[in-house]
Amino acid sequence: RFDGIAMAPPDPILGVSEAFKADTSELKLNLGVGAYRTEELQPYVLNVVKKVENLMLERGENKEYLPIEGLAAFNKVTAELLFGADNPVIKEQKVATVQGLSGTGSLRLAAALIERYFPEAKVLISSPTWGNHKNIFNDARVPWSEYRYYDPKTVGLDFEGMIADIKAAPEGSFVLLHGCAHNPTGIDPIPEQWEKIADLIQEKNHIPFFDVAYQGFASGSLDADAASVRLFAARGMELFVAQSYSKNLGLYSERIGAMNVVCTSAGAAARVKSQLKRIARPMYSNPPIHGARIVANVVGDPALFNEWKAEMEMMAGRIKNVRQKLYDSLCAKDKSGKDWSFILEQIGMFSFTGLNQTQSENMTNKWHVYMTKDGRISLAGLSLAKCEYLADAIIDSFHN
Ligand code: PLP
Ligand code: TYF
Repeated sequence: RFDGIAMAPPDPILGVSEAFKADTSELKLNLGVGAYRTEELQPYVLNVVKKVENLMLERGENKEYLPIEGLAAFNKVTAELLFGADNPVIKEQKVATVQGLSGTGSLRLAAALIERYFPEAKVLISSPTWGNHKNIFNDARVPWSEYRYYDPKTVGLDFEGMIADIKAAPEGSFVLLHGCAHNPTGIDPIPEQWEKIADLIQEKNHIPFFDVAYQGFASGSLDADAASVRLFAARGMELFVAQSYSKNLGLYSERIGAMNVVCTSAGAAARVKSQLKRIARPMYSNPPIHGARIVANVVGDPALFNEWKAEMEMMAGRIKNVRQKLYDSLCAKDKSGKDWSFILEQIGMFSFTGLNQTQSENMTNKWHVYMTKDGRISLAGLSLAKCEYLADAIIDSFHN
């Protein structure tokens, strides 16, 4: 009976890491997955994380089940980190927060809520977007369509196209927005554009749905990176926000994140929370505790919180340095007169190079540079020492 089951296609992002592992060349470079590496290209566990893990071990905390909604101390600090502790939506208890299985699991909970309570609604997602968004909504049976976002001519934001497509969508659509450091393009709206997007979403009665996977990683500042979400919250809008601690606390495999629903009253928030719990219960019953305790301890202690911020600035700073070095190397080596300034303008872990599929394949097949076929490279996986080599590979592939 299982013989009839066909082989599933590999994940386009995680599949790149598999191919990288199989390559025996010393030159190989993995710029596929968005995971932070040190200058030595090794995985990095934050010192502040090691410190609280030691504390937790000393305290001998137990392994009892968490409630369905997760660790209360985590849910409190995660919403405060997102909106700011003195935000009226927090003070007036208008936010329903449940711990989720990182960003992905939190998005999946929200998708199930849409499927159950807004069966007529569709979700608008940016073109392009993180590949898993489509899988998540497909599996939850939530219809989606794309809005224009990336303009290949300018390697920048197609703001006119974005506005036109959000305007043309049926009233009451969910509009999925990347809170900061858009994946895969690294291109974010500027504050005036965010205002216009918010105007339009209000006008059309749409519901903003933020995916915040890089808070603190775009600018190095947690508050600056939450500005888009806070702008919408300040207008008194209902909104969805999924959060992830994979990147900013380096907790990739702990699967720690949250789903926040901002409502117009504390009563509505309590009811929405009860429904999120009802969705979680038959899916996974209750979330894992370890990552939740790490976040609660780091964010809840002023000294540890400051240590985290310093380490995040260090990580964001390293990425900015390789961005600059890659740009300098491209300018110095490329004799074609191509304008490479888009590399410096892009934000966060990724750079969208504009390399097409054939050119991206040349990067891998000839130069052993592993990247996704859409032309995205993860600068978090690049070292200063490898920038010149990468610049050679990019120039060769562009003019190939
Ligand atoms: N959303 C975006 C835009 C992402 O880039 C990622 C991961 O890279 C995620 C969500 C979810 O990641 P995780 O499930 O590890 O939190
Ligand atoms: O965009 C990236 O590189 C990250 C990595 O299920 C990733 O999103 C890929 C697949 C996945 C979770 C994270």
